[in-house]
Amino acid sequence: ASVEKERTLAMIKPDGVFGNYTDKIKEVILESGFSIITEMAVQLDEGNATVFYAEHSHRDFFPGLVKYMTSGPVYIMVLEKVTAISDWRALIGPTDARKARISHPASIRAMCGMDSEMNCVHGSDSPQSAAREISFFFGEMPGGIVRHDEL
Ligand code: DGI
Repeated sequence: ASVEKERTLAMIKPDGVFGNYTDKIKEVILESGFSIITEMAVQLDEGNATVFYAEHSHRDFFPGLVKYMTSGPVYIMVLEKVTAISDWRALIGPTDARKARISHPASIRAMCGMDSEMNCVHGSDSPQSAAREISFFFGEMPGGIVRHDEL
């Protein structure tokens, strides 16, 4: 019997792209048993970064978050694996890269993140977020990026 695979949205944030971590992170992804279904570089603008992080729009760090997320290109990947969503979250580590370096030294955020805002990578945190975020970048979500790929 074939096992149902999951898909999740992985993003290398501007600090990761500027720091030249893209190739290293892709190596870790493939070594960890994920398939990269599709990938692309995208420059977010204030409008779509605001939509992407809408759940945080009431937080006082939100303006800084939008500024950071639009400061350069991000690299988007759809990853596939049996338990892609939780496995990718485990691999990236805690939100605050300073804490990641202590509690999860082998994580991606420990490797290339700076703090709780510049944390190098993103991963969907639930099946609902994964569906929303994949549709944000590859589907027809209002306010999202429009690139139609065969997924
Ligand atoms: O899903 P995560 O990225 O691990 O974390 P999250 O969903 O709680 O927050 C989303 C992003 O918002 C996070 O990657 C960076 C930013 N953020 C979260 N908490 C803080 C923050 N930025 C600042 N400056 N301070 C925070 O406490």
